[in-house]
Amino acid sequence: MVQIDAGHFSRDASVELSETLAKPVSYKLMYFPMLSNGATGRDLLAYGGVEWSSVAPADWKSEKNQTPFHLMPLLFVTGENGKTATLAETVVIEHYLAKKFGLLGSNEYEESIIKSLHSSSAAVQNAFAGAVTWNAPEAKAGALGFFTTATLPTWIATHERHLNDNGNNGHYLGDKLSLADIRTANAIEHFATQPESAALMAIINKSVPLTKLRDTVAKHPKMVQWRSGAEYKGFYEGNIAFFANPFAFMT
Ligand SMILES: N[C@@H](CCC(=O)N[C@@H](CS)C(=O)NCC(=O)O)C(=O)O
Repeated sequence: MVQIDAGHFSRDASVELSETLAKPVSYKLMYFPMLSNGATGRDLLAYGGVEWSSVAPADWKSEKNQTPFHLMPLLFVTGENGKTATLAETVVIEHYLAKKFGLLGSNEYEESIIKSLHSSSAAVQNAFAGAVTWNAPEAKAGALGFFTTATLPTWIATHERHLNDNGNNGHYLGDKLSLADIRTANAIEHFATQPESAALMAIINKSVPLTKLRDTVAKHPKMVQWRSGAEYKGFYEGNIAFFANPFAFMT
């Protein structure tokens, strides 16, 4: 269990906490026991081969006020200097870890491409959440119809183009794994664990480039090691259980 005390960003230890982030020794990623917005961060930590653990809130209702935005994920980074810095917001956590583990390409232009692809895949997942997951039951069918005929096909077509531009080798850039590969693979895993997965995956599975990317990420030795473990499987099952009736968890 983690004692959270991050309702305010620290204002008086900026230099020390910068050193913490520059020379980390261990990490804790705090999120619900499911995939969703915690999945890419955990995959990155597994890829990095660093000392890390996944933690869940003991009593979220009472703890959320101690977080910067009353939301997770949070990343607690403990440095060589013994201090712990707290990172909030999924994108910030994922950019930080990707930079640490060399998953942002080999120059600033490649980094911008990777971050664009990363943002686009996070956005399509968030669009689904807003339009379908958290919509009123009676409006879900119509929203799913729009998502599967407009939002999702546009995401697929544009990402196929970028994957084909790279020779359809399972990566967006060169022959190396990047943050974008991992984020897109996680958007697909997210869709595969939704109650609407039959409709979503019937479309996604027709995409050879995206299927190749999903398989390439899943077959990376570090991912195989992490994702074949009981902890990851628990998060995968947790995703299915949560999204079967998301409103039940929010009462
Ligand atoms: N903008 C935030 C959104 C995070 C978010 O929506 N977190 C949800 C779970 S995916 C959460 O913590 N919900 C708890 C609550 O609303 O009490 C980010 O990108 O990290």
